[in-house]
Amino acid sequence: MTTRRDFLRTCVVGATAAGLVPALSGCAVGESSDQGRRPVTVSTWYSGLKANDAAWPILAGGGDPMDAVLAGVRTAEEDPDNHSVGLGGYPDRDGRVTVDASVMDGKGRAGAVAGLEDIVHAAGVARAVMDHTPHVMLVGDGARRFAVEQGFPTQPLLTDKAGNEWRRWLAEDGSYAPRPNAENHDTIAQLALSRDGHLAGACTTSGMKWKMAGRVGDSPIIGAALFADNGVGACCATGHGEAVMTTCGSFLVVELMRQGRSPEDACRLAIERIVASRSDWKKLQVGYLAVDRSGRVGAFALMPGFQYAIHDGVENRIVDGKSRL
Ligand code: SD4
Repeated sequence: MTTRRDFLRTCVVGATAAGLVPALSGCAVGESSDQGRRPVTVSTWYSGLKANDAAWPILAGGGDPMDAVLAGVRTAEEDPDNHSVGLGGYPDRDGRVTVDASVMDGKGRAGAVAGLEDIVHAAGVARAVMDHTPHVMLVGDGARRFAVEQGFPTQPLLTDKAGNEWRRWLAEDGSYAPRPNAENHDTIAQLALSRDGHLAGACTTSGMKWKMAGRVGDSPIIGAALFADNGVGACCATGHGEAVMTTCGSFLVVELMRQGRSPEDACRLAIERIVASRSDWKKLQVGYLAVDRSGRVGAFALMPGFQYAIHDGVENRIVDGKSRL
C-alpha cells in the first residue's frame, strides 16, 4: 500500500500553455511580493495532492477561491478510504459517524457545521450556512435538516471497513482514550489565494477516531482550524483539535503574520504556544499550514510526519513540514 510517507509526487502541469505561469515573474513560493502575485493552493496531508488538482483549474481560470477549495476538499470527503473525512470516516465510540466542517473567505465571511450526520459534502453545507443563513454555525439535527432543505443528498457515512474496525476496537479495547499521533490524522484543510488577492479556506473532518458522542473538534471552529483575512493571509490546522482550540491556533497564526512574521515562523510560534500550554504535547500532533497575501507558504507541526501539498501552477507537490520534535 502506498502511504503518504513513502511517496513524493511531482506533477508538472501544463500551466505554461494556459498562460498561467507567473513562475516567469520570478516570484517563487517563499518570497514575498504583491507584484506578480500568483494563485496558489495548499492542502493538508497526502490527500492534498488530489484536492489541489481538483481546485487548480478553478483557481487558474480566475474562479472564486471558495469554489476552488470546495472542489478540492470534496475529493477527500468522497473518498471511502480516507477514514478521517466524510464517507468512510471512523465513527464515534457509539458507532455513529458525525462530521464537522468550516469555510471562511478573506473578507470575513464564514460558515460551519458540527455533529452532522449522513451528508458527505459537509464543507458544502458549511458554505450554504454562510451563503443562505444569518448564522455562522449549525449543529446536529438542525444542520442535517438544513442540508436536506438545501438539496444535499443523504447516505450512511459508515462503511463496512470503518464499521469493522470500530467493532474490533470495541472487542479488543473499547476504552475511550484518544491516541492522536502523526499517523491517524488525515483531516483535509485547504487554502487558496487567487491572482487578485482573495483568500478562501475549507476544513472538513469526521473528527477523532472513537471520539465521545457529541465531541466537536477544532475543524468547524472559526479561528481554531481556519482563519482568513485578505489583508494578511490565511491559516488552517489539522491534528489534535483540543490543542488547536485552546490556543485559537489559526487566528493566532494570522495575527502573527499581521505582525510581520513569515507564514512558517507564525506557524512555528503557534506550535510553541501549544508546547507552552500542554505538558503532554509530545504525545500530540498538530500541523499548521499558512499562506500570506503575497502567496508565501509556510507550515510547522508538533511532530514529524506532517505533510502538505502545494500547487502553484508550476507543480503540485508534497512537502514534509518542519516540526518541533
Ligand atoms: C479534530 N482536528 O477533530 C481534527 C482531527 C484531525 O487530522 O485534524 N485529524 O480534532
